[in-house]
Amino acid sequence: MLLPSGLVCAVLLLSLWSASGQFPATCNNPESLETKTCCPNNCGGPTRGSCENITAQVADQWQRADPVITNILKQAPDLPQKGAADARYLWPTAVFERVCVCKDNFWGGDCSECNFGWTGEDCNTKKTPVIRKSFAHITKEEKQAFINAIRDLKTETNHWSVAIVEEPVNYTSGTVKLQNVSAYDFLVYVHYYAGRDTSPPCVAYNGAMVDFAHSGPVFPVWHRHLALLFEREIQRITGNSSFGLPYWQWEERDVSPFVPEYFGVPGSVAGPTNVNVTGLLVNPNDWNTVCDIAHWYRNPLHALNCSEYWKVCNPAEDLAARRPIERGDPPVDIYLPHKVEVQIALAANSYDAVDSTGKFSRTSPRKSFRMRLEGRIAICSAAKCAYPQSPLSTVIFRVHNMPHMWVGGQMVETTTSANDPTFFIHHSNVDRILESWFQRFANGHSNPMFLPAYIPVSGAHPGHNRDDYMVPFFPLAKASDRYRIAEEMGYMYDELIPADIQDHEIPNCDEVIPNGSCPICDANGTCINCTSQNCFDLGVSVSVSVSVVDVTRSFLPLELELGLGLGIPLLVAVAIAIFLAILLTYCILFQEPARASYSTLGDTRKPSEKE
Ligand SMILES: *[C@@H]1O[C@H](CO)[C@@H](O)[C@H](O)[C@H]1NC(C)=O
Ligand SMILES: *[C@@H]1O[C@H](CO)[C@@H](O)[C@H](O)[C@H]1NC(C)=O
Ligand SMILES: *[C@@H]1O[C@H](CO)[C@@H](O)[C@H](O)[C@H]1NC(C)=O
Ligand SMILES: *[C@@H]1O[C@H](CO)[C@@H](O)[C@H](O)[C@H]1NC(C)=O
Ligand SMILES: *[C@@H]1O[C@H](CO)[C@@H](O)[C@H](O)[C@H]1NC(C)=O
Ligand SMILES: *[C@@H]1O[C@H](CO)[C@@H](O)[C@H](O)[C@H]1NC(C)=O
Ligand SMILES: [Cu+2]
Repeated sequence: MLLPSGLVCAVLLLSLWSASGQFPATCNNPESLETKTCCPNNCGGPTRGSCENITAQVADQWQRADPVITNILKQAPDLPQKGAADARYLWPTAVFERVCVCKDNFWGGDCSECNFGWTGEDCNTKKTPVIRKSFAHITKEEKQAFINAIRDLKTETNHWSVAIVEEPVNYTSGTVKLQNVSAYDFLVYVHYYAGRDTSPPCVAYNGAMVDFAHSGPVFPVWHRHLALLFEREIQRITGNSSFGLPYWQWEERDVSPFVPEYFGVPGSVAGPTNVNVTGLLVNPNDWNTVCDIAHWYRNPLHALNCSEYWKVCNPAEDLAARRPIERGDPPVDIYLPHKVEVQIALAANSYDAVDSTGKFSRTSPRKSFRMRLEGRIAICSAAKCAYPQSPLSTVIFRVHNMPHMWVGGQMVETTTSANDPTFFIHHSNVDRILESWFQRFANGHSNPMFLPAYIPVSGAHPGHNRDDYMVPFFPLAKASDRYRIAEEMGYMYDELIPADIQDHEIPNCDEVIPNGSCPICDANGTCINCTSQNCFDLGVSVSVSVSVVDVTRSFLPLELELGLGLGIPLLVAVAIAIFLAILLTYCILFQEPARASYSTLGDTRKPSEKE
């Protein structure tokens, strides 16, 4: 607890500024932007922090990264509408070069806050961890308080936060333009901004993905940081520092969040076309989306002008357009991932792994925990049937990806998904899987040396290496800062998932042998085999309900950043879908009787495009 004097001080500081923003709102003035200096309140004075020029450090960090991607950001060679600037290049120095560097456990844009896991006036008291519980297990009152807090974050008019709405002319000159947004929309913006331009619907990006939060090693810890920010915002707005972010326990097929009084019905219930969600929290009257152009472009009913897509999102304009949250129109055959898929992820012994070209990227092989968690790998996957010839085929609708599809609407695309508040209970569960994996090794020890190493240290895309600043967070945070057990950051889960399967027990689906064995699982978690009746039995049998969707009407979902996006004409997409459907039908009819649904869209890019 704060002492009275500390309380007064904290209130004073907080009244000047809260650290929740991408940049402190008080730095949203011409002088700060012109001098590229954001050091509010003199960084809390000498005991708390100092104002430092970080350009050399950032340049050094970017030297470690994959130069192909770095150069794309610097020059944007094949983005006609985009010009030369991308303010993510050398983040955050396109915006601010002099920033607060906080001492000890102080944190925040002006060092007025404590870092995660710390409390007290001097931030040197360990915070009693808050408990994150399953949404299904919290009380009715807790649910209501949570829903109310989300609404308050969305509607608060205090404008604590700012977002970039105009980028500099090029990366060496010119300033950005910032805009104040609500705390909730700030989080949506940050998630959008990390992944923007990765799935252009109008121009295929030649396979070179620029994504600072997905498809690479940083994915688990980047989202851990975002969830922490969200949790802290709820603690702030409710004044309840013991609030723990509930998780949506989809691996137990929990659908309790999806009722009108909480999050509203999901896409799998809403049906084959997008519908507005009408619930108490999200409904067309109260909840408007920002940075949602990818979603609205994808939906033919709302198709937008292609050239508009390349502009950096402007939250105020988007809010004025009053576009609602939608659900429905699931782009693939969907089901909630089975626990066995989570256990397969947990069985991995390495955090990440290089692909056949030696890169940590979108197509890292099966031994990568990150790939299994993110859901970009075809372990135990029916879609291997669909691509028996291609050793590179992967199914990307797995563990983390599938609930995005199941919810539908904005949740389907990377850049728009955080508009839907189910995003945060979903990512709380994804983070719980990360924590379950950590605890397999750490067993309660807080020292990160007990964990498998964060890899890599260099060579991955910028923002994805161990000690890189995660883009676009501000105050700055390194990937390694979040690669610790949760308790170190002031929270824990009431229940983790045991890793009951050993890695060597899992069939190797990396290599698909056309006429050999191809072990796969059905949607109930029962293992089957593409080419014979000999099933690899993981010893799991559970009953679930599975929704079956006609794949021929599928869109290629942008959440998955295939590099296809809608850059491939819809006809081709439909042709692929039909092709898959035929292959799948073949699999189902000739290889195994009675079976339910599978995810059937795979990654069809050529090896050279996959990187
Ligand atoms: C943003 O909010 C800050 C803090 O409330 C305020 O000082 C600033 O003028 C606002 N900027 C704009 C452009 O609205
Ligand atoms: C920060 O340092 C770089 C390189 O030393 C220099 O070019 C730049 O002007 C400095 N920025 C500020 C705001 O002082
Ligand atoms: C704070 O939030 C937790 C749920 O995370 C709840 O159990 C507790 O009752 C809340 N405390 C207050 C004072 O509202
Ligand atoms: C969804 O909400 C928008 C905005 O309120 C409205 O224009 C549109 O007609 C609604 N669509 C449906 C299918 O109800
Ligand atoms: C699309 O947007 C661009 C840029 O804003 C504009 O120049 C063009 O006229 C628009 N096209 C249509 C068909 O509205
Ligand atoms: C999955 O389980 C459900 C419920 O027991 C059953 O109806 C369905 O046929 C099963 N699907 C498969 C593919 O076995
Ligand atoms: Cu994400």
